[in-house]
Parts: sequence; structure tokens; C-alpha cells
Amino acid sequence: MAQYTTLKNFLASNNNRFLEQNNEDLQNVLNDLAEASISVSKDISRAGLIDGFLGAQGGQNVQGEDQQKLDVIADNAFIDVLEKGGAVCGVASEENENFVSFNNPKSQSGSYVVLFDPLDGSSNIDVNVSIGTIFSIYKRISPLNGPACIEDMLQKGTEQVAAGYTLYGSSTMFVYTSGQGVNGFTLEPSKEEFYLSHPDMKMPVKGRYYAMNEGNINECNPKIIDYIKYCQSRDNDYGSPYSGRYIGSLVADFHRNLIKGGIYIYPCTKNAPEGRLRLLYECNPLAFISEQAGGLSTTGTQRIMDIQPEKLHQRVAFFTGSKNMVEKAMGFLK
Ligand code: AFP
Repeated sequence: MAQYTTLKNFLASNNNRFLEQNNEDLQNVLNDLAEASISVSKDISRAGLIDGFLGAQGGQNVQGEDQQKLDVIADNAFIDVLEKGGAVCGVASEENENFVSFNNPKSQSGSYVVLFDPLDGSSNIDVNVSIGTIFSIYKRISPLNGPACIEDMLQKGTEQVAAGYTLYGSSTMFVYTSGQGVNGFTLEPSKEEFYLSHPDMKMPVKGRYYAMNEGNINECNPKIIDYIKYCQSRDNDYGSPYSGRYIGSLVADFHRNLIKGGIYIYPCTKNAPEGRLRLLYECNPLAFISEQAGGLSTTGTQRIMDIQPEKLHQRVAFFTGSKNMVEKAMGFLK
């Protein structure tokens, strides 16, 4: 492994053009998120062998979705590590109705808030399919040495100072941006370290993959039906149908498109008239990464990161992926 840089060294390095220099607090937050990801990755990989890890928790989250046991385990793992770290004054997550403001004095002097989906793709947990964690980091706007407030959480995506995800796939990867490009790190499980494996990631401007839950197709605006027909036709820019790929874990679908090129769409449907995916801890962080890698993220008509959030668990329509493909899809919605 000697030839590979660890995430810790990469974040601390003096010539790291991917993180604001001397920003030890932000380095610590990213290292803490990586540390919690390693613990969650271990839990996921042995989940079938441990009583109490697989299956439903027995409750629902604020979105009315069944909580899985690992959703709750992962949520606690991230909250614990961020509270202990001291650079974060509060967090919001998919699993909690309200944001959490950390009470201890060290945390209240912290400059950052973190919004996250602890385990994205819950329906895939019990069937051993890739799942992920998605996170978004902002500078607080509330005064230092006091509690975090709702305005800290409801900032536009353009205000993110860093964002990323961990993909628990055939390997575990940590991918982040702090506004100067995107870097990907692979977990070496025996060493419990992430190593830089995918430096300066760029999303191809076009690709051959489209991802949508096509079970919903007749629930969508007819213009979406036209776009999907275009993807399946010989009239597209490749002259042959794109391949459909839909994992049902946003992180995994996004990561495939980041590497291979492609588009992911989750439009408004009759059942989800505002969209299905959550702006603050699913769409904004992936939008930041996509743009940093040369891709695009929109609602179909508006840039995701320009949306002024109104509530914590706000949903939006989401079109993300290769620049040319997202632009083409937007053309259908005009
Ligand atoms: P969770 O974070 O609640 O697991 O939601 C997963 C998700 O938001 C996203 O990962 C998927 O792309 C999408 O839901 C799948 O939903 P459908 O079953 O509606 O396609």
C-alpha cells in the first residue's frame, strides 16, 4: 500500500489543493465521517451473522418509511463521532424529525453543521446490494458558542464547504469534494484505512446508461415518457438504445454514472408530486460532487444547488449525471 496516500495524509498534506489549507477543523470533520463509515462498513459486511442487524427496526422515520435496524445503527454511529469530534455544533439526518444541536461546550464552539443520510438505499440492506452514506457540510451561520439553529441547516447547496458519500459496494469507497475537484478513496479493510485510489475524478460528458425507477413511468409527466423513449431509441447520440441500470440506491447509481457516464432521474410522480429524493442530504451533496466532476444536477428545470430550502426533509425532482445527458433531458421538459 506504500504507493497510495491515506485519506488522513491527503487531508493533512501541505500541497493538498483539494482542501482549504490549515483548516484542521474541516479535516477533522472529514476524518470523523470516514471513521464512522469504517465502523458502519464493518457492521454491514457481517450483518447477516449478528443478531439485531438485519430487518426492520419496527418504526418509521419522519418520511413515513420503515426504518431498518442498520439505518438506526448507522445514524447513531455518525452522530456519536461528530459529537465527540468537537468541530460540529449540530447535525440533521434522514432518521430524525428535527435537527440535533450538540449541548457540550466543545461542540458549541464548533464552526460546522453536517446533514446526512446515514444509510441510503435501505431497501437493499437485507439483500446484500450496494448502499451508501451521503453527507453535506456547511459553516454555521448562528453565533459561535451557542446552540445550532434551523437556519444553519436550511442553507442553499451553493454554501456547502464540503460534501461526499461512502459507498458500501464490492469495495467501500469514500468520495468527497471541498470545492476543488473530487477525490475517491478505497477502504483497505485489514488496515482500516482509506487510500487515494481515484484522484481528481471527472464525470464523462456523456454515457450509455440511464437510471430511473421505470415502474413509475405512467405516473410521470408525458414529457418524461418522451425522454425515456428517446433513451431507448436509435435517435439518441449513440444511434442505439442506452442501457437501463437502476440499483435503487442513489449513491450506487450516482457512482456508476460518475465513473462510466450516464444519467439518473427521479422526476415528480403522482405519488410523489414534489419528487421523492431529499434536497438537503441526498440531492445537494451529490449535486456538489457532480458539478465538481464536470456533470450537472437539476430538478429538470432549475439548478439543484440554487434552491433555497424551506424545510429539513424537503423533497425535489432530481436529474443528475453527465452534462450532455442532463442538458438533453432538460430540453424535453421545456
Ligand atoms: P432511503 O435513504 O430511505 O433508503 O431512500 C433511498 C432512495 O431515496 C434512493 O436511494 C433511491 O434511489 C430511491 O430511494 C429508491 O426509491 P424507489 O423505490 O422509489 O425507486
